[in-house]
Amino acid sequence: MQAFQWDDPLLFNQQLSAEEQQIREAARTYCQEKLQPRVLMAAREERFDREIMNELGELGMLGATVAEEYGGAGLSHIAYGLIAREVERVDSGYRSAMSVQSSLVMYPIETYGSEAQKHQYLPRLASGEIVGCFGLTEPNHGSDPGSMLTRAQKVEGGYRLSGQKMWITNSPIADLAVVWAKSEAHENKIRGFIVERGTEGFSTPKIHGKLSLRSSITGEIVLDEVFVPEENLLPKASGLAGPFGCLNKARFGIAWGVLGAAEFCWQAARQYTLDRIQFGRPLAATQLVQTKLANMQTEISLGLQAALQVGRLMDQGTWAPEMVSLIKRNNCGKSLEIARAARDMHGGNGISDEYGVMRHMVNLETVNTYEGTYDVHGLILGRAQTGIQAFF
Ligand code: TGC
Ligand code: FAD
Repeated sequence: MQAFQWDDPLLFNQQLSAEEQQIREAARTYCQEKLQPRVLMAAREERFDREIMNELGELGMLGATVAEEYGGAGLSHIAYGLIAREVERVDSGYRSAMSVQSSLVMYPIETYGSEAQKHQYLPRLASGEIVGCFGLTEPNHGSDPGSMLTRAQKVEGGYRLSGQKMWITNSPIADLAVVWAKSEAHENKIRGFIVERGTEGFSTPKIHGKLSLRSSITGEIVLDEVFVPEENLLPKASGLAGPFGCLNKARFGIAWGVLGAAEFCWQAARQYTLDRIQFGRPLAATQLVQTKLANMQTEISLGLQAALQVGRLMDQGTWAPEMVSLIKRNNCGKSLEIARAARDMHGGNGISDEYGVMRHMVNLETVNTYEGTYDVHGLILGRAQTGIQAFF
């Protein structure tokens, strides 16, 4: 027997290799020293500090799983998950910026791109010199991207892209966009295109007034007959499996990241209720508060074990996309519940941005929605166990 560790109940840390622990520590140090002090004003002013991408790049936190020959860090999926957890412990918006660059821009270029595309873009994306975005969602096609309207028309030397993408993380500051469109020259199948900033007809208006993920910049992508040369078509992706292959990676990172946000909220609620005296004793001395803290501790511990298991299976190559749906859905849903409870346990102070819990709570509303909503992942899991498609 050994003493119970309240903040690591199932001895998660012991299950990590020495290298994984080092990566986690390095990420935690950067995030706590450099990101945490900025986040209050960034969220208040709805502002993303662009230099964060260069800092993440310097530390090897962009494209962590991408091969070293292309400028990536060549790390495992577990390492990627640990980094996402530390970044999101500070803010889901910062994790969004990092995971779009890593999983939704670098991953498709590495996996579906030509050798020339990999050498041209990946090292600069890895260093943060350039920023990318991923355009799948459209104003009228979110959960059902297979019905997208964006079209690629074959013309001499390349394609002309027309359409509109909506809710695109990083788009207003992006130097390039990985855009998914139906290509007439390929039996109307969905294909991926690298579109560079500066191309005529390409614009990325910013979306203002978000009440969630305010430290992340979000916009549209407007494609007005944009010419994309043949060499910017991703040659190895065809059909919805292309974008979904990227989403598997990003959803996996989210399943880890949200637990960092949940841990922040849990530990803040614990400390607040220990310090706050009402009716002559700490709030933490009440049965109601203690069971809420126990629920938070339990769900986070179970969520981490599940994320670790899926990460190990991904690293071995013996995983299935439904496993990622299971952990993305459950860890987001539980983290959102934890943030809501932590907000409540802070009383009136809980609505002040100084305490951070409400910022995490509203951020997690987005994270529960993007990359497949909670219910859509439920339908993916329902289909996998009944064999019946229930989307329509
Ligand atoms: P369905 O018939 O199920 O599949 C079509 C083709 O895709 C393949 N596929 C997958 N391949 C790899 N991994 C997966 N997870 C896959 N899921 C499906 C499938 O095998 C098939 O291939 P093929 O070769 O036979 O054609 O397609 P459906 O149209 O019925 O899809 C339904 C559904 C609900 C599963 C899907 O549309 C879905 O997941 N919707 C959610 C949309 C979504 O997640 N959008 C995310 C946008 S990006 C974003 O939110 C970024 S936020 C970033 C940030 O800031 O962090
Ligand atoms: P809808 O699909 O219209 O869903 C609305 C509601 O209906 C949801 O509750 C959903 O669960 C439910 N619903 C949908 N279908 C069914 C069904 N068949 N049965 C039962 N219920 C159903 N997209 C990108 O491509 N790139 C990005 O970088 C990106 N970043 C984002 C950043 C932010 C801040 C946000 C908010 C979104 C971002 N998205 C991005 C878009 C995101 O992926 C979509 O918002 C998400 O997929 C949901 O689509 P939707 O908003 O159109 O909702």
